[in-house]
Amino acid sequence: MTRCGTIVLAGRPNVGKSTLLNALVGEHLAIVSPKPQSTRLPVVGLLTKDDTQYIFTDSPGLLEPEYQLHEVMRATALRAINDAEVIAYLHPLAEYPAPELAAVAGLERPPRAPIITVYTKSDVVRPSGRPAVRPSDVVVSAVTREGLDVFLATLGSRLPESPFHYDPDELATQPMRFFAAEFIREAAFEQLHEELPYSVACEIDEFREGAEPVYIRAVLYVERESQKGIVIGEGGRTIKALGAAARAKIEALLQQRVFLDLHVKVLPKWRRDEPSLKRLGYATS
Ligand SMILES: Nc1nc2c(ncn2[C@@H]2O[C@H](COP(=O)(O)OP(=O)(O)O)[C@@H](O)[C@H]2O)c(=O)[nH]1
Ligand SMILES: [Mg+2]
Repeated sequence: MTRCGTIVLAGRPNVGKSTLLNALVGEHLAIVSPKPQSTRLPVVGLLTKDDTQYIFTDSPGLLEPEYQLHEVMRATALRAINDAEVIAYLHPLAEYPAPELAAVAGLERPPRAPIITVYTKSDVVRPSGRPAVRPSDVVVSAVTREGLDVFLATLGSRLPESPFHYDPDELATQPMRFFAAEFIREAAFEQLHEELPYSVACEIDEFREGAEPVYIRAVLYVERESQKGIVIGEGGRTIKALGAAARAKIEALLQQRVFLDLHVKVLPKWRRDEPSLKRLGYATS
């Protein structure tokens, strides 16, 4: 009998949810940044090992919403927690012990699904400074890969008996244009400073997969005219570097050469504007 089910990676911003998803799946699917709140939409990653298929969902960090985009992110995270068969609740080992998930998520009562507390980034904790975690907790590092097998074994025993939902060779369920938009955003987090990446959204206008190289036309949206100037940079230097970085990421996942036709436009105050959020795929419902 096989096992198969959904596991949400949940927790505060910056605890290593997206990095862990990528380490488990063995492919860079979810965008990662030292800046918090880079994940806005759930990213699904698949791992099929022996008789078990793990359907991981990376989710936005749990935080107090400051504007409308945050409310969408929070609702998205809560839905993922609600829908999952197992909740992996991530917290940095250096900040042991983890507060209750219900408190962090602002839930009135604990969620339905079983919760596994996963202490992350064990590589940054000195062996002598290691807290003694509870036997039911898991300690991992995406850098050294410590604890990943233990984590998978723990999850496996909690997943329901079920046929596989996906082909065992598949790693992702979302379309390539989704990842293309995400990787452009990831490049923006790398190339732009301070608060600017938070004002960036991306829309894919055209994705011609039959073409060689694959042709992608994308628009990078910012909120103000002054931001547009910064994103383009002197003589177009910044947007050029951003585009090159994004193209390399897309090519790595697609395993094909890509021509990325990247434009910058202003969508005034899109983070606080319901119709703009909807159009960019950040829908509340
Ligand atoms: N040293 C170390 N850093 C990590 C580890 N996992 C994630 N990070 C770093 O922590 C930061 C936040 O990671 P990310 O996956 O984006 O966190 P998320 O906001 O919870 O999705 C990034 O700079 C990662 O490189 C880990 O196991 N060890
Ligand atoms: Mg993330």
